Amino acid sequence: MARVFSGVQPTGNIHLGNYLGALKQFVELQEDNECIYCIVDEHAITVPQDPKELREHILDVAALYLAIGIDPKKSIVFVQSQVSGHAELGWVLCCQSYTGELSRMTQFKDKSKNKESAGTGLFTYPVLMAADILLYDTDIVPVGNDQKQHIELCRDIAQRINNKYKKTFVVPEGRFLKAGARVMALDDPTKKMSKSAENVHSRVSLLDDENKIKKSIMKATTDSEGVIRYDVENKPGVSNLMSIYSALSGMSFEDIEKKYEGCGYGDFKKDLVQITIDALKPIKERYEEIRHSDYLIEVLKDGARRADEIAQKTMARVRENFGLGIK
Ligand code: ATP
Ligand code: LTN
Repeated sequence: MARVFSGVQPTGNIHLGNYLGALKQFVELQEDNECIYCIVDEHAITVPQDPKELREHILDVAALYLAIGIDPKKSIVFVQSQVSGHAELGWVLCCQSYTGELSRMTQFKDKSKNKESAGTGLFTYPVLMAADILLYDTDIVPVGNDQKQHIELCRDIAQRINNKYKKTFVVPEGRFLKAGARVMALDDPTKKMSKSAENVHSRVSLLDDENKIKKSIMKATTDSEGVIRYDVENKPGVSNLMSIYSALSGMSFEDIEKKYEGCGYGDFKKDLVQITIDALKPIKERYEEIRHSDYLIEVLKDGARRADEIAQKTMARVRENFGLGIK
């Protein structure tokens, strides 16, 4: 069985981009793999957070993980800061990475753009991410396309250390989903759908009510051609909606094109609203059941204990291979 690891930040509402780009794969992977799913609160504090809100968001994401079908009997679900190995290994890896390679990370460039100064944590963010992955001898990392560069960096650091010291880490592979791998913003299909965008209608969050879903999709940017056709270059808005449609319904682009031949965008969007509402309804119901339950806390405590057991073993190996501490 392969070991799978992935993480989601506890910031704001999880949206369709997170779901189709990452979370849906999490559920599928747990059938044949040993999966570890983490809520990366230490990554969240690379930008300012309200402490009270952060605590709430951690539980929001945990409840959503379970609501979409991650089964704590099959997978380990835990919060990053509950396992000290992440920060500890993060430091060791910082000493093995270069400012040059971190400066090339596009996420850092995006997030620090137009700011007078950027936090060091934002700069070393991908190193902590590498630590998350390497701490668990991970084989596969399911993520959205936007994380490709970070996965490459993680592999580089692991290989660098394996060559320089004794073999210490498993070199992981990224697993990138095709359809829906990059869901774009509904109001601007040149940008990715994001939790942090100001316009709430740029995204559909998994917990949005029916009215909000309807509004956001009906408002979505299309074009003036009036033809439902998949063509990312010339029709980015329509293609994005088709990707969402296809990912939620299982229909191919060809079939969607056939179904809406001669129809306007209005009919297509109305159906997409319904498909989205139907897909999110069971998730929302399960979420409400467990969000404030003792069960959720128990799952996270048990997850942290199981994760820590694996992490301790890796850290012992790291200390040994680097000559840290005493025997
Ligand atoms: P945001 O920019 O919205 O704050 P993020 O990328 O910081 O989001 P995370 O919560 O860290 O969000 O991401 C969780 C997972 O969702 C990651 O694997 C990421 O690649 C994926 N993801 C985020 N946005 C999208 C998107 N628009 N399309 C596809 N996958 C996405
Ligand atoms: N950087 C990721 C979140 C993340 C992650 C990880 C994903 C942190 N650590 C380890 C996979 C594996 C993001 O912003 N989406």
